[in-house]
Amino acid sequence: MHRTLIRTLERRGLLRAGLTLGSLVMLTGCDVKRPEAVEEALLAISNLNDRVQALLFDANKLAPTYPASMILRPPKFNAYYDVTDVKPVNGATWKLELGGLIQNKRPWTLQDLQALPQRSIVIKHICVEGWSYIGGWTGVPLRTFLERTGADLRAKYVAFQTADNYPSSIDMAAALHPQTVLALQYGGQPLADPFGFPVRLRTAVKLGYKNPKWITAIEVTNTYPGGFWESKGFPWFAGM
Ligand SMILES: Nc1nc2c(c(=O)[nH]1)N[C@H]1C(S)=C(S)[C@@H](COP(=O)(O)O)O[C@H]1N2
Ligand SMILES: [Mo]
Repeated sequence: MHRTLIRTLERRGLLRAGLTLGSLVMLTGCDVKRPEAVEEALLAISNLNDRVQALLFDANKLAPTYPASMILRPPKFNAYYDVTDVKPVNGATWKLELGGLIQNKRPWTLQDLQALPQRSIVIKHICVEGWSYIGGWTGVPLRTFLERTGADLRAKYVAFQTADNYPSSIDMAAALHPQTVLALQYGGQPLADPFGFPVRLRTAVKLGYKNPKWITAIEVTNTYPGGFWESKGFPWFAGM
């Protein structure tokens, strides 16, 4: 393993924490009387993995991109409910609320977002359920948006609220990555309702469940915000 990394891990007490947790699992693994202890230990290891992965993340490395001819039309749908239960958002009255460590918290309209510089990316979307597709997304780089609004770029987290109550959050390094956009279009057309109209997050550096659709609010914070699947035990970092 990388020597600098080992030193960083040691300095942060992560290696020590890992060994302690390992013993904890051995001690609790067979104890049927305290299954919650095993769960706690596994959760602690998952959190530790999140932190190690965050340390390993290369902010300048780009994920693979694909030719526009490979864009799947229409994209594949997924949510924690059926596509027939999607409740379309009205783009004319929609507003994006801002909170936390952001200087200018004036709410944004769709026209405001459309007026910012846009970027197009053709990237693979990977869902933990075991399927993927190549999609073409156009929108405002999240970095540009955070800079324009005077967000504290040294904060730890960027958190999202959505119209369907699917809280989500990513680390600041992922938020500032060039392949992370507030997507307004798919394949050159405004997002269709099932895919997050008017605005959803698309990032090439996270698994599918960390790409919230129908965003209604963005908060910059140092307090761990968690997320919908994360609160059910899925890893929070979920990088790729
Ligand atoms: N608001 C909201 N965003 C969401 C979800 C959801 O249920 N609600 N599901 C997530 C999951 S698990 C996946 S795989 C992708 C699916 O995005 P797609 O419909 O564009 O394929 O959206 C993510 N974002
Ligand atoms: Mo997913």
